[in-house]
Amino acid sequence: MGDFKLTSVDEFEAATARLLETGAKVGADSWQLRVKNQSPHCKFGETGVCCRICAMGPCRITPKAPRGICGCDVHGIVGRNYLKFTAGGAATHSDHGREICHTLYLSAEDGNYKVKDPEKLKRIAKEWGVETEGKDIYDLAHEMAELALLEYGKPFGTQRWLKRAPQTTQDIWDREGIAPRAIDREVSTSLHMTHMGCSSKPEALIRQSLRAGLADGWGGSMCGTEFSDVLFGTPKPIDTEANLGVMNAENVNIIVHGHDPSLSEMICEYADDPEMIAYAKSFGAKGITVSGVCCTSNEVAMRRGIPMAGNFLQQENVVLTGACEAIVVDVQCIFPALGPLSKCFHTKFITTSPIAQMPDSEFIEFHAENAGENAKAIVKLACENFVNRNKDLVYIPDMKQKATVGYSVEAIVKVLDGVTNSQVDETGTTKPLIECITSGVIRGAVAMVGCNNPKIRPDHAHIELMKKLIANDIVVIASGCAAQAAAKAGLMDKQSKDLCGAGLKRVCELADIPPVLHMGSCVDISRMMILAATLAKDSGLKISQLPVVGCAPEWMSEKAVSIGNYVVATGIDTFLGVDPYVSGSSEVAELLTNGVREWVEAAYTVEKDIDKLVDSMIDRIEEKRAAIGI
Ligand code: XCC
Ligand code: SF4
Repeated sequence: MGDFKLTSVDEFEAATARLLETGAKVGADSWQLRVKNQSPHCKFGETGVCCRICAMGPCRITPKAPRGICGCDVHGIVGRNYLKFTAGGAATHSDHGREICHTLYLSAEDGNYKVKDPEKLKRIAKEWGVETEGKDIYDLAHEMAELALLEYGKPFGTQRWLKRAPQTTQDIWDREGIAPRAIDREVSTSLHMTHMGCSSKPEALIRQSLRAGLADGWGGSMCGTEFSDVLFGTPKPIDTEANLGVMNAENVNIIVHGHDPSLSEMICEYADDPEMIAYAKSFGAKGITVSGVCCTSNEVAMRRGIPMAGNFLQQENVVLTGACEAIVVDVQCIFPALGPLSKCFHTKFITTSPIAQMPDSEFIEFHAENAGENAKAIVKLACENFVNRNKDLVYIPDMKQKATVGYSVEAIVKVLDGVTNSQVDETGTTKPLIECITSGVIRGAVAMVGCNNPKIRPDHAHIELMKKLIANDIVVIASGCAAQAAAKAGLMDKQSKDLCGAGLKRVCELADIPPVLHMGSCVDISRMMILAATLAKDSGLKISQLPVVGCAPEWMSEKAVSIGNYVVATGIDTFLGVDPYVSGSSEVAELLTNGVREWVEAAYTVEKDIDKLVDSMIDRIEEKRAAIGI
């Protein structure tokens, strides 16, 4: 196996400590310091028992004060808070999806945005019953974009994408009254239900949480993923690198951060332009390096092999290297701290979306009509900023790993074709994967997703869980910051097959894949839903019968709760390492960890101890195998 070695979290932390020394020199604040100031956290907030949705409050529930002023009990308050949390996440993902649909609507042969995967567009059009014959691809793109945008506000009916689920799943959604209607309607209904004097019954609130989650995963997020593929290309396996060492001290470093690929794609495009590279050289740099943080990084890594500088809790580190000329952000998961932090260095902090405006940033508004012009202006600004570096402050940790990323469902089907003797038609099926699972060569799969959270030692849970899972012949599909944790550690290097059990190792060798498959950003968890749906259809099983579970050990965002809800509502047991502020209500906690199983055949497990967490996932997978007799 040569000299391949994973990078450990201890090494990550040593690098961070060194960067924080630079921070101390320039008087920079950091999340590590702010966590101290915020600890211990408010117990009322942490257990979800504080209500401030009307101005008679805030009310907080204690043994002496078991009801708010309106008479709401703790279960109503916790349930409402949970639904609001979900609605925030569903709105966020879905609005990202909507932006992509708008970009598709503005795509043009000679425009800033083009259709890179016309075949996928036609496939979706057929699925939606739209005539493609003899139609100009841009006419089709505009027609499809408009139809997709109508999914957000349609007055009647449910989401088009639901038809992709197995009939058994669709029947469950219908039976339980949780098939999502218009995407915006589910978010609005959630906020209506949580208004003062509406729902306070936990069952109703949790049911709507599942429905709003489904509007995200099988609605807005799926629009985001599918039409991003149409615009920017469906990911295929591609080599890249991950961790701070991807930044280059001799080059102009541009960091893209956020979620919407419309921005980052354009920046990458211009950073590659010979004119821009020459411009960078005119300021004494050797070239331009674009690397990414968070999900926008996943997007451009999957499609272009752009390296990943880090995940969520590493965003300040990229500035602390002293070698970041510009950090360009779009939406979501961006620390407002980047503004004041950048001021301690020469770094330009550039915000681009009206959705995410922050103090101490330069705002260069980005939309489809001016994308080319503005991307070029941003790249130029970064080049010009190279001369303002304080060389004494530059320190880039010499730490990176190789990674092969880009495992869309289409790519997974393709790479596994030929691993077994199954006959695969040209559209491909998941039969080879099913054969691997049925024969026990692979025991099952875990979808590892989600963020970092200072409540959990950053990246440690992700990496330790993945190591144990692959050692037990469980293949991991990863997205979001979990995927970046894996890449930084080296788990997306094909050589990490040697850390697998014998069965998974063999599959990795035959298919030439790493044991942890990068499936994309957080909206791309919709890809995981499609994969699960396809596996169920191809095997004749229900999704809930598959030896597959979901896991978010370090999650922090509202989006993650929305995701959790749609994964559970799709019939996949989901394991969390952080409690979603529901421990204050025995009824809500019981519903989420048990009661919802009666409705959707899956539920949550919350477990902070990562050894117990991984063991319970393995047990669940083995139980599912036993139940179907494999
Ligand atoms: Fe954000 Fe998507 Fe979480 Fe990472 S994993 S911190 S949500 S970037 Ni989605
Ligand atoms: Fe208090 Fe009820 Fe108002 Fe909430 S809705 S703040 S519990 S009075």
